[in-house]
Amino acid sequence: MNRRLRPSAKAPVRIVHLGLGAFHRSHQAWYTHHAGDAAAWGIASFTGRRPDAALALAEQDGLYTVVERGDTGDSFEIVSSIVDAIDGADVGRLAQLVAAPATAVITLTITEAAYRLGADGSLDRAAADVVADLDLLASGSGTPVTPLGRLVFALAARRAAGGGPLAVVCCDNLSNNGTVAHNAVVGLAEAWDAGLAAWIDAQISFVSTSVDRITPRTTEADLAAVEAACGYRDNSPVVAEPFRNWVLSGGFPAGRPRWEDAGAVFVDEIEPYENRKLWLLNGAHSLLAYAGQLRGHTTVAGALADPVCLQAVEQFWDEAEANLHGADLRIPEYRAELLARFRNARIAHHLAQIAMDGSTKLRMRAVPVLLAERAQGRSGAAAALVIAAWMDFSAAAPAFHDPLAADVVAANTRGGAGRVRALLALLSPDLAGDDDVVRLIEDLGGSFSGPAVQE
Ligand code: CS2
Repeated sequence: MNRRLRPSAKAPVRIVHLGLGAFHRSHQAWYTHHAGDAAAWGIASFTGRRPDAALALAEQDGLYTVVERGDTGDSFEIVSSIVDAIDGADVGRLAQLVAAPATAVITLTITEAAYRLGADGSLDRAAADVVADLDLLASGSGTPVTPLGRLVFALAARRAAGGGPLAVVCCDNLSNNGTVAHNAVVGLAEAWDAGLAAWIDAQISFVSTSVDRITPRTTEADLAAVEAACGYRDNSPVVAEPFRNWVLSGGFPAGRPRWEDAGAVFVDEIEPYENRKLWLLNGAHSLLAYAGQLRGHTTVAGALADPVCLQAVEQFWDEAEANLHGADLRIPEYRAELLARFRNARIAHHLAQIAMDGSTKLRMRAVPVLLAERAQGRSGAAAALVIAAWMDFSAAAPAFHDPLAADVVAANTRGGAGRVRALLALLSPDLAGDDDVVRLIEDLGGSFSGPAVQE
């Protein structure tokens, strides 16, 4: 490795992360690198399903380049907060690090779908991989495979070692993500060992956060760009927009880095910030992912340049905005800033990536807006259009990546209102029971069909 990617002294591990991917590296690891006390806070980061990202990063001693890609150019920075990059299958190492007294924080970017929430918002204990992990935990004959199973296993090790409290910080795009993480972790623990569940309840603080930084998948061209500009070969750079935001709420009983030095904000009441981000940014992303692909687009910037998609986004934002209250949310400025961020054509943010796991994402991004609109006596047509676009896309897409893919395929074999109702039931039983909503969504079907547009 070129000298310019060689580390100085490594910080001690005090943070354990699950979900070593591009977003973790452009966000939490970036904030930790920029904390005033960064020298005291190293991250041991574990991959999810595959070891690849850990292997590539370990070869560079955990160092990598963040390419900040603005409208007019790139800037490059080496981030050194990840001091150990580890294959997620090494659950023994995870348990050892979580049990270590120095460990104070566990951060999570395991994807929305990994929390295995049912449509009613609680842990789906019947999900096949949850059942399999519970069997493994109960029999003691192997180590868990799901991220949450692994976390519960590692927390058991901390308890057994007499370890003290720490904070689990959920950084996935879910409403009330701290509570969701708490319920999922305690729910799993309860099904295995009631004593452990009680210990987690008493000792572990579940922090809620709203996280934001657009970070598309890294490409070969990005590797070449780093080499050309920096003169060294980095096999694991990450490309992100200049904008970043992190709002956190909750306790850190064993301490935390001074993330506020890097711009993180600590608040008592997080819900308004969470909803602003989930509905306006992520909601528009999902709308563009489905409507945009149905109209022949491949990237966020490409879809937004299409007036049909832009109008749908603006109308959805109007409905969302009518239901965003509290705090100083600066919605007009936020919307204008979002348009500029989405239009950054130098970031090739692929709609296919955003389209994945739609059933979980829409429960956070579109369903709450539609429910809120209905509760006010309004139709919620713009939020319903997001859902209709997802339904159309699910029927048209050759490979539909979703935790409920089999149910989606089965629902799509039905016709008319029966199909809409069955698909809607996967998102919200309440909405599926509302005949007016079913009719509305059925009528909105096909809104984005027609001649494909060339980007
Ligand atoms: C996107 C998010 O893929 C998706 O679902 O909406 O990853 C989005 O880019 C981030 O939340 C931005 O902070």
